[in-house]
Amino acid sequence: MRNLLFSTALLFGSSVAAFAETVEVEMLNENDAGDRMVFGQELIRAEVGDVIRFVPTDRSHNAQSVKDALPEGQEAFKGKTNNEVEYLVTETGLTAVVCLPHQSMGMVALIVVGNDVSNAQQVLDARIPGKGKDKIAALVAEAQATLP
Ligand SMILES: [Cu+2]
Repeated sequence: MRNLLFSTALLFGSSVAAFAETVEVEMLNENDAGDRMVFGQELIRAEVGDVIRFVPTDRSHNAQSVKDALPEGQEAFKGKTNNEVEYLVTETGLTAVVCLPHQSMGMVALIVVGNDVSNAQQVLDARIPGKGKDKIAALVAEAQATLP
C-alpha cells in the first residue's frame, strides 16, 4: 500500500503537498566546525509547500527575513528571541534570513526555493550589517554556482 501511494505521488509530481517537508535549522552559539553564532545550515534548499523551522537550540537568537530580500508575494517572518519560528514557503526565489542580535557577526542564512535565483540582486542590495552582508553575498554566489 505504501508503495502504491508513493507511486501515485510520483505520478502527480506537481502536487507539492505530497512531498512537502519540514526543514529544521538550529540556532547555535557554536557549530561543530567551531564557528560562533551561526545557523546550523546556511544555504537552505527548499521547495514550495515546505516549512522551514528555526529552532532555538542555544539561547539569545532569533530568525527573521530581511526587507526587500525575499521573493515577490512571499510573506515576511520575524521570530522572537529564544523562540521557534516557522516559515511556510509559498514562492520560488531567494530569501535572506538573519539573527537580529548577531547578523553583523555573520549569523545569516539564505533560503533557495525551486533553484530560482532571479531575485539575487535584490538580496545583494538588502541592508545587512557587517559580516552578515559578506556571508549573504558568498551564499548567493554559491547558490548561483550550484544550480542543477
Ligand atoms: Cu544569534
